[in-house]
Amino acid sequence: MKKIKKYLKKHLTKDRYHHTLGVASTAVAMAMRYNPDPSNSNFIKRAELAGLLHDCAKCMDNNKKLRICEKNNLSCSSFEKSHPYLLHGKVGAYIAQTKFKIEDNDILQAITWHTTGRPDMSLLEKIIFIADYIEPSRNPVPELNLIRQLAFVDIDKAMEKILSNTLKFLESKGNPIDKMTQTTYDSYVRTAVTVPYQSKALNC
Ligand code: DGI
Ligand code: FE
Ligand code: FE
Repeated sequence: MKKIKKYLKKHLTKDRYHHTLGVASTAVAMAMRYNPDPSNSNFIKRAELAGLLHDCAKCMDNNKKLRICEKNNLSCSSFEKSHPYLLHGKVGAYIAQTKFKIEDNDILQAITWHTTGRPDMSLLEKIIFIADYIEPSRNPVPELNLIRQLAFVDIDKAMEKILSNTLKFLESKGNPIDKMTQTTYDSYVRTAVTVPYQSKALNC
């Protein structure tokens, strides 16, 4: 952790470092809430590590990101090539693996997919995706405080809301949308529709 924090301090701007610490602590809180094995703290530690590393390549020059992808055969879509800032997850996972010897595939995937998401995300991937959006120093966006509560109540609903708001935001700015962002949103809407509505059966 010490070595990672030293690297982040050196390679990120002050605000980005502050955001990173916010994501790590928010991921810890969510991991405490959703820990699949409350008898140990392994999941919480892994969430902290993924949160710390998720933006480790964010401040890297775009050309350097593209060079790292090319040199190491990391696949890039043509959309990613023309919008290289979207590559900071993939390149970040590469740095986590090569520089910090992280071999935990779930952590590497959580870093890789934290910007666009993807269908069928693991619990850890969802936590990092959501923590990135709701951490305390995030600039206020519509419904942020509602989503902050939802994140601790219904993690898939929080995913759907974040993806829907991100798509609305990108559309309002006229920014082109990566196929994966749309695919992820579609998959969460489908999940929400196919889950049976149960409150009538609860008799309350
Ligand atoms: O790195 P962060 O700023 O902490 O957060 P992030 O990795 O989620 O990146 C957020 C930015 O990525 C935000 O400005 C929206 C943008 N983004 C997410 N999905 C897409 C996208 N930008 C484009 N053009 N297309 C997308 O599909
Ligand atoms: Fe990011
Ligand atoms: Fe981030």
